Amino acid sequence: MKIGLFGFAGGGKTTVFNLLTGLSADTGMGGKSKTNLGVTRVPDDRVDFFVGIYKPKKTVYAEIHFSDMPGEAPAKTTSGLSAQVVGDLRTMDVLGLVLRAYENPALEGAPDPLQDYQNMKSELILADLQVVEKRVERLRKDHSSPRELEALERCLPHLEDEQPIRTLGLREDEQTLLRGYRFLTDKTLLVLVNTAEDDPGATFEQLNERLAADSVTPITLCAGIETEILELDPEDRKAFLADLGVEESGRERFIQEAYAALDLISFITVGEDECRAWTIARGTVAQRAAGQVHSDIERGFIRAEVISYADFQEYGSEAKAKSAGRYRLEGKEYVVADGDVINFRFNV
Ligand SMILES: Nc1nc2c(ncn2[C@@H]2O[C@H](COP(=O)(O)OP(=O)(O)OP(=O)(O)O)[C@@H](O)[C@H]2O)c(=O)[nH]1
Ligand SMILES: [Mg+2]
Repeated sequence: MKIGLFGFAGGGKTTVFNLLTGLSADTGMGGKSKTNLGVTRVPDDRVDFFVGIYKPKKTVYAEIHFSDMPGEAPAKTTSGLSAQVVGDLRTMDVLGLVLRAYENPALEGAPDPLQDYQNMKSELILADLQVVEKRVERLRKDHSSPRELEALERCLPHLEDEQPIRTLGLREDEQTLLRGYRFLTDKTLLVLVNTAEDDPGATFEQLNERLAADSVTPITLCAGIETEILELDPEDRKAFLADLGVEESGRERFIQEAYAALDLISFITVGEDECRAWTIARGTVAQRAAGQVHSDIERGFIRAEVISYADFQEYGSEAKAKSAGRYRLEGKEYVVADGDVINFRFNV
């Protein structure tokens, strides 16, 4: 999964990026135009459990790839999101908007995360609106793709009404027609509120109300102090986090909350060669899930051999789970459950 961190300049994007990846990219202002790239491994007890059983040659955890984008100047002084950032964001699965809720001495004015959110939301809508307007104009003239035009004409008033495409309820066939546009407002938006250290549990009532109305769950971080805490040895780290009133580090909390907000689950493939976690959206059917492993397996899908994680744990081995009748053969429409251990049968 690829998450793009973006937002206004000096909002703490790179600090958040460092917290989430454990890297130490340069922070502070300075008109940087470089995007930082980093990967975070998603901790998973279940994978650890199977590693204990299979002692595989290779272990692969789910990963989140982060791109930390250069900051945008405050909305009032610019014509919008830069073309570079828009282009980068289009390649992401999830957009992570970092909002500043701490005093930054390098910037004028008090933090105003609600205003920043609204400005950035408008920028995203505008970026899509420009694409749709241009394309609609063209298709109305050359009549080359009436179905696509129809779908775009449904998006147009919705965007003009300042609504994101994700709330339009596009049908499956419309989604397929429009997939190539990679609309920003059709992607899941995560909002990361970066707060001040003296106010780690701050509640931002108006912001939260606004976000709730937009069906966006905010994730609150205190990235500045938490990146410093990461440099301490583990014992001190716990004590400092407890002081901050948080039990888990921002990284773990982010991963949990992001998985919940995005409604993601994992299935697991096991064996002596490799134990591996795969991330899918809840509700994904077996044949589609197989495509994560390889497109050939999706195409040639025959059956999924499934043992639930709970059964595997209870019986301790594949053979024992099987003889207890806990081994299932599922078809292509089977809805994969979190923690399912799957072996796909396929034929190409
Ligand atoms: N007090 C406080 N300062 C922070 C926090 N997070 C970041 N900062 C500071 O804010 C400044 C900007 O942080 P960056 O992480 O570089 O912000 P950015 O959004 O990446 O900035 P650009 O890439 O220039 O847009 C730095 O001086 C950070 O140390 C925080 O949670 N609290
Ligand atoms: Mg930065």
